[in-house]
Amino acid sequence: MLKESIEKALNDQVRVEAESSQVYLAMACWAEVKGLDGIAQFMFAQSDEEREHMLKLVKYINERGGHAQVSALAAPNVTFGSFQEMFEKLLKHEIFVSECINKLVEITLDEKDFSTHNFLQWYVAEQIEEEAVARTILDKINMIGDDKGGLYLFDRDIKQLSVESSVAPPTQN
Ligand code: OFO
Repeated sequence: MLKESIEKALNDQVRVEAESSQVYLAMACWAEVKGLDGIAQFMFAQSDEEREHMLKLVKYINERGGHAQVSALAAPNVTFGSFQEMFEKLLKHEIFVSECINKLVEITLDEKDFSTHNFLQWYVAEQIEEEAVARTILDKINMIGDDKGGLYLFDRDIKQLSVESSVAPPTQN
């Protein structure tokens, strides 16, 4: 049975993951209307992944005798000044999510909830990977700058990244 404080903290994270999914969905839409299908495809996949992260938490809360909450979400940014700005926001957002996960891990230690602490290790590992991907992309985008040809090639290459990540073997569940 989950302690009330843990249930609340996990439900806060459910909202963070749901909002992340919306943030990336909005980025996908913006890229799609700008005609950059590779970037759009990558962001749609990121949005789906965040929904998976949310569902994993939902299932865990309900299985442990809690009640997962579906709450109102903050509206995301829907337009961006540039792709550079968009990917800067993506990295900033992932850093924010990592901070949320770390706080959550800290609460489980304070409350001596070692099962939830163990459950959250998957998220700790996932955040390391997501921050690394976001940094790699941002480095490339910064290198491209205003070069339209470079952006065209990047849009083509990022499709490969989406394919690779969608066929990667599932990590521990
Ligand atoms: Fe990348 O945010 Fe979920 O965990």
